[in-house]
Amino acid sequence: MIAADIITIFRHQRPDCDALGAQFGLKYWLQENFPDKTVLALGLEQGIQGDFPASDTADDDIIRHSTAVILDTAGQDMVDDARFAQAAFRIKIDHHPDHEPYGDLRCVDEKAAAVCEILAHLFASLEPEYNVSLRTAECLYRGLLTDTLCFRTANTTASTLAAASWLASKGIHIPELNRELFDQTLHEFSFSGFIRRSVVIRESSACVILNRQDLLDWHMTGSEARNFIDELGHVREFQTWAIFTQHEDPEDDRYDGSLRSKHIAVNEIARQYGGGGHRNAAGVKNLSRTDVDEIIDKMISEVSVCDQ
Ligand SMILES: [Mn+2]
Repeated sequence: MIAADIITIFRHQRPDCDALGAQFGLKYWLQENFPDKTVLALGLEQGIQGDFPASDTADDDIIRHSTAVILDTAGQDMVDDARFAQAAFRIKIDHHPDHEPYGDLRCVDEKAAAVCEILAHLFASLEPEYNVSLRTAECLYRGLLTDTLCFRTANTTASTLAAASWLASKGIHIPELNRELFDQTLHEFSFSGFIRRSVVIRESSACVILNRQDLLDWHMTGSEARNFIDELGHVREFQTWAIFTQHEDPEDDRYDGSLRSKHIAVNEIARQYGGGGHRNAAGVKNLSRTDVDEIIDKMISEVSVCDQ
């Protein structure tokens, strides 16, 4: 039996909604069902929480006497707050490929679309002895929705939808959660229009190249602008699409790019320029303008090879 009077919950750096939703969902569930325990949701990175509360803090001594749960984090060096390693007992719960097993106990389900899916099934199996509150359900639903891009990705399974269905039965406010997570500001809406107006289409490839002045005009960083890649992602005629953004530093004329495809392996193209990623979604950094043009040419020619 593990002593777990103190439970510390960790997430990965630059946390997404699955990491935060799992972290706070687990925290609330533990607090509500085990009121005598001290439960802390940790993370040194602040100000990235969106609609989640601020993280708790803990000194080294508390962490050393705690059982640590590390969520949504494949590798140890990605954990926000390396002190997790000092905890008396460590439990890894994740859905990424377990290339780097760590911790004293591992619960890794690569078929799960989100860690929030794993937790939803766990909590459902422990009913009715242990309760699940509305706020816990809302946290987990946020993670499910974002890691599956609203149940649209290939990792959305019957199990994912069963978890969502069970969470919905707790009375979550589905339209409000959708709005909270996905509604744009008016500025973002206008920028989406600019992205669409700037697209250059060659054969079945769509591409947007934004220079430094475009980013300045729109008060966007390169990575914020490239996050609009999905604006190009739902056109039947497009087989590949990409956004390139020039570096903001006026001394540095290089570009970063986000590449997408329906079928061809854009990560193979990205790899030739020092980038990488998944088959249909890859990224590449520090490109000359010539590199950018070459990459666009390669995306077009790969598609035509595939078509033959
Ligand atoms: Mn995740």
